[in-house]
Amino acid sequence: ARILEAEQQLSGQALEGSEFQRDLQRALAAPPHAISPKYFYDTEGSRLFDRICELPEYYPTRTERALLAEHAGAIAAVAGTGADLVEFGAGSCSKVRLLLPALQPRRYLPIDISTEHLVDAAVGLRREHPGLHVQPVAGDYTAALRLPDPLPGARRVGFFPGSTIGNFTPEEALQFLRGAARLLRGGGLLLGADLVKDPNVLHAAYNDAQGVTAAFNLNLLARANRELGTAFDLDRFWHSAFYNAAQQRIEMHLVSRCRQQVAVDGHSYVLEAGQALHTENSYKFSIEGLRRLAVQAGFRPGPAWTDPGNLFSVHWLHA
Ligand code: AVJ
Repeated sequence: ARILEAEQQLSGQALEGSEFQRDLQRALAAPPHAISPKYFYDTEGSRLFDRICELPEYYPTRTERALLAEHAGAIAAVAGTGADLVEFGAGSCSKVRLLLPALQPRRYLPIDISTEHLVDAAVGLRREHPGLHVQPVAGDYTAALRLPDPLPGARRVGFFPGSTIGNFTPEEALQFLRGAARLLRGGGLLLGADLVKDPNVLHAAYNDAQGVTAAFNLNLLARANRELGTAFDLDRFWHSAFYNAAQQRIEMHLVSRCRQQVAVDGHSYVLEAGQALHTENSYKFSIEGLRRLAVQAGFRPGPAWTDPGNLFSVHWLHA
């Protein structure tokens, strides 16, 4: 992870370029033909994700925002003011804005893998909150992160909104939460988790009528073309997203429309018609299931806030 200075110029170079190539080759070469959804988020992918958040079918963002806005006071009451606030996967830093007036953190450390997006967001946030100490950290928060030492006397409060935790397998989620509990000891974690619900509502959220989610999924191959010099024909793949009830998760895949040969850095792979590249899991939770996981990771669950439609949940977890 790189801790960015306020005025640092960015090279525009891919943060995880060669890792992307290796992981893509691995996914193409052998079952389970899966690649981490973290590769969605180059500058273009982050822009597409921001558009997803505005879609009528994609309820999580607006529902969570409403919860954060409505309960900011109650959140500050359990989390306390004057903390060192760390956000995992901050993106546009738009949700933290809902908390800042009530939470009054001493410092804000947004972590994100999409460096350009992160720095733009940090600049905007500094402009809006001149008194706030914003220190962006470019990197992959699933890897061991080196964070600046906590400010003297300040508790660390973690913020992990958006149900990004749903991208992890249950084992990975446990591992992430264990790391977070250690990092945040004495403070806590404010965690957003999408709830199990009517599969039709879930299906619509990942199969929007405008095709933005499809473009977001296909951007993985477009990104490979930009960064790795591959020549994927995006028209030869279709976006597949469905609810896997047994696993309590939405799965996204890029499915080959035909038998085709693709190449990455001199290695070629044959894709059969109908063969899928698994690009994302998005697990859904019950309040109790999430709390069980948190307890296993070393947290003590506090209040959880939900909307009247029981679409989404925001949890306070004491570390
Ligand atoms: C950012 C992982 C929470 O799973 O809903 C949105 C990503 N993928 N549409 C999600 C996503 C397709 C999103 N998370």
